[in-house]
Amino acid sequence: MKSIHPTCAWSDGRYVLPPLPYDAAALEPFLDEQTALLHHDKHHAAYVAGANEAADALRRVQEGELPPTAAPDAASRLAFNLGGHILHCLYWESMTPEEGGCPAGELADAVNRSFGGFEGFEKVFRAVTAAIQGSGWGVLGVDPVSGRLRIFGIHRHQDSLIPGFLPILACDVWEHAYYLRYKNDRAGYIDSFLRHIDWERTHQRLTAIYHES
Ligand code: MN3
Repeated sequence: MKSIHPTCAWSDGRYVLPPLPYDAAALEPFLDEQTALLHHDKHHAAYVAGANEAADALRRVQEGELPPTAAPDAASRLAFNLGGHILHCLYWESMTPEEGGCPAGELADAVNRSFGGFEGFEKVFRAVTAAIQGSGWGVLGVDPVSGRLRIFGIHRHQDSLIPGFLPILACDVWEHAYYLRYKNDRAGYIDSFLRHIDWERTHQRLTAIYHES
């Protein structure tokens, strides 16, 4: 099966942690090397391990090795950890060392149609993402009903998502994503993120959804 998240690999029945798409220091000074390394090698890796563990537990329930009462917890661990894995794959691919790009082509058209322009997008994305209570994400994606772009604030890795929503851009606002450099200045981190979005890759994800599905 072709994954809509091409970097989120699935191999031999296991979820696999992809390498960072750039050197860990490549996003300095926006994102420091230590944060990128810890975030990828420890946090993201733990979600991959957690997704595999939960999928194994569900298989063991199916095969009678674990009682059915173990299934609800395993299913909820799978939602949390697989949600985390998918969003982190998208997060790494959402950023670029280059600064100050903006959407072009079909993505620019979609941004204009959906938010009345780039400034409208930035205003809503910044406000929704900054206001997440506790740990979560600001995510831009395609509404499966209208085809319009929508912005959601996701709590943890999986709460407040609508069925069929296809994310194309994700900003992690768990504290582990920014605290070493930005401390409690989440808004400053979000502003830096907005200046380092890889719009070209985001455009590719959008056209894949619009034309290949
Ligand atoms: Mn994270």
